Amino acid sequence: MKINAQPFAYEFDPAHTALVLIDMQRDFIEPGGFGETLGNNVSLLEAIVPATQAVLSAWRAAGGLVVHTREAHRPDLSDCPPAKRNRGNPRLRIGDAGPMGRILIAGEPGNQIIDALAPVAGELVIDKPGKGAFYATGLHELLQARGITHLIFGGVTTEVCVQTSMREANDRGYDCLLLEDCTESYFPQFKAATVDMIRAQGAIVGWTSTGAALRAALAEPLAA
Ligand code: C5J
Repeated sequence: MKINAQPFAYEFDPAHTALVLIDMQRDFIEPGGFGETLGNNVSLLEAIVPATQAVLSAWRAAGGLVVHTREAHRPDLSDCPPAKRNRGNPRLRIGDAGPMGRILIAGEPGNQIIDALAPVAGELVIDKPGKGAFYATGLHELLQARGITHLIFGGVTTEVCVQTSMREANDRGYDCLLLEDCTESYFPQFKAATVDMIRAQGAIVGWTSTGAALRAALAEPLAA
């Protein structure tokens, strides 16, 4: 299957491709979560939910593997080094009690994937303590066991956990595509720069396209 993409068409076989949705969790997307405590405008991130939901539905209908990640730490914070916990000057830090439970702690309400994109049976849900989805998670082995060679990315935030995960994936040999309308940043200029740098130099990290282009290809696989 082939879809229009930049810097040139992206070819993939859905049977060997996973849709990876990075950190679409309440802490980042919903008012009152960790993202907002950092002073961010979460409505920017909420705006990608309909496009992401449409891609997720189409991908599920095509029978493709779905991977959801959550940025999540153990309750004792043994996987959250001071170099991460002490950054910035937020009202609340990782592990503190917030309006949606303890911030970025596995199992807390704010750490759940938003209802609109909730995982279903058979989908992988990866709790990751770092920015990249491959660091300390076993994700590479899970994908290898399923014969996955290509990854299509959406999620938040574009320049932090999405970009880090794409670079990690590319270093491990995956051909990666980023869906521009299914990813967002609290800083629009950072999203734009990330999209540009991913596809620069002949797709040095990966390709970029849109959810609509992916859905069109999935609807007409023989014509693509
Ligand atoms: C951040 C993320 N930005 N998922 N996390 O802290 O991008």
